[in-house]
Amino acid sequence: MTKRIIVDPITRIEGHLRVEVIVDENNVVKEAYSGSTLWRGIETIVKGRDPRDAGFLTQRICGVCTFSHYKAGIVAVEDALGITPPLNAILTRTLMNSALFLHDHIVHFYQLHALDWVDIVSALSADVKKASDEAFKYTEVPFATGADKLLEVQKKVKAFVDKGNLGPFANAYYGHPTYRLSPEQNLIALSHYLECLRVQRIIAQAMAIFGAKQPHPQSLTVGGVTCVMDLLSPARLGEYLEKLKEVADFVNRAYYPDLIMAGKAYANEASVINDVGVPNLLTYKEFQLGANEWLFESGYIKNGDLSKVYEVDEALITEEATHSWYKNDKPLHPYDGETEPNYTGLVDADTIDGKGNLVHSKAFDTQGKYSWIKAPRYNGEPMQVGPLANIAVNYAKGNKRVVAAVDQFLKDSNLPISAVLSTLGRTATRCVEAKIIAEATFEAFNNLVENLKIDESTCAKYQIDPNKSYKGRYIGNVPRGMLSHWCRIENGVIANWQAVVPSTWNASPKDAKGVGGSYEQCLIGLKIADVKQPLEIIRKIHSYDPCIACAVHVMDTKGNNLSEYKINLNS
Ligand code: NFE
Ligand code: MG
Repeated sequence: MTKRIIVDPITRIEGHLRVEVIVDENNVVKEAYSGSTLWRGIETIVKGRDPRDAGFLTQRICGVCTFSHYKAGIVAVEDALGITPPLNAILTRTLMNSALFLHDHIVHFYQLHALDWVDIVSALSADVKKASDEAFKYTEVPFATGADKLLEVQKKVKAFVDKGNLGPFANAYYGHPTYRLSPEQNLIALSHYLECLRVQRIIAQAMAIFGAKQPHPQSLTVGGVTCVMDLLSPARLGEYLEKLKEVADFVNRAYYPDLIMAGKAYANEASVINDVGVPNLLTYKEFQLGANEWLFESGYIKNGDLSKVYEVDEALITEEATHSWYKNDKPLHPYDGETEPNYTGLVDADTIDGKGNLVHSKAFDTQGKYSWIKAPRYNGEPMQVGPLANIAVNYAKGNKRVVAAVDQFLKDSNLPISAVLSTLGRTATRCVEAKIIAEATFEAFNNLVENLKIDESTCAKYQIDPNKSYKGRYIGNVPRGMLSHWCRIENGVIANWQAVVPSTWNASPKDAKGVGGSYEQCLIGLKIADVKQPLEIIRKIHSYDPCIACAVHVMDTKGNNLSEYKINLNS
């Protein structure tokens, strides 16, 4: 007999995501559905606005990758108007982008994903001296893992437990049979979890040096940047550099060693090594380091075959809505995309509740529409985007920095290259990406300092002709993968705007052919040890770093109640 398990909401993500799976009598997933249950409205809000304001509005798509949508909104308009910003502006944007990526990746690994891999309760029984020695296995210069420090960490968390409340560590499946770290390894990661709370503040400050604030920085403008005084101040530049150094140090001495530790411990855990999800991997160039140099390049891989990388043809990108709550089901190129809601609700079904009992409840209408997320496709095929795709494509292309970092990772972790194409690989490549970015940012910084000596321009001049029609786009790579914004300008205002977002690619529902996105595909065949504790599902989905605010980017402008959430404070 098959059973339906619903995980809703998936916590420790941005936004509202629900996953439903159908398992067979052996608790192996046979069908999977991922859907966003919350609707927001930026694509529609931008219409009719001055193109120079678009970036300020699009950055409100998300509270996490605010800079990504800000830059995308600005660059799409620059592309439409044929503007090339001065190199100083481009490099400043790169420095801000690095701050965004580093912030995102460390927060994801520790605050959003770590508890899927790290058993906090087990850390409390660790021997601190042994743990302190253990840390030297993964780096010559461990970070915050002296025996005294680890004892302090244990005491801090034990204080939560003694109060009968795990605080930020509550609501995880501690003791689950698929946790693989020893108590000492769990304690090392726990110490870094706490350190990351401090380090994420430093990298947020680095963003604010050029962006004035974080989140939602303010200093990009169509044509360039406005943080002129900061760029001309050696003290401000020095401050950025100091913060970057501190965070790069954390990446190299805590994040990366923890990845190696987890990579070795989980190398044989079937639920994280066997399945890549959608094996078509798509990425786009990002991080301009100089006039003609990019840190990461574009391309896509078909069916996990790393021996060949194809060029991306942007004309082949579409979004469709067969199973999404929008009116027009048909695949449309984003320049002609539509965002008209058509909510059809949930249906009655039998499901398994948190106690393992069969109950009647509401479930996705899997034959009809079941998500606010559209289904982006490349040449009619789903694509996986994100660090895994970015690193795999750049590795396959022979990008020197990426090849060196991946080979080092494989050597340090003792994993084969095939391990990259898995849930573990998705988490690993995010760290490898962070390491490459941290290192290359010093280069971008030096290039900016050198360029400022010969050129002080920060913004290009341009005009918008109200009698002309324009279209333009940004395509790039953001922390969760390939992002594109597409705009049309008519009569001097925005006529259409579409954002095709990383989490939209990965969390896509099925298309007209019945083919789902990577969240859905990676769950098929997964064996769940205990249906009352579906940790394996959460770990897999978290490995994508879901951002559902980004994925739907629309809101109900009439203030209608679309969903109700009840939180039981006593549970
Ligand atoms: Ni809201 Fe985002 C990123 C974008 S989502 S975080 O990275 O774009 O996939
Ligand atoms: Mg969109």
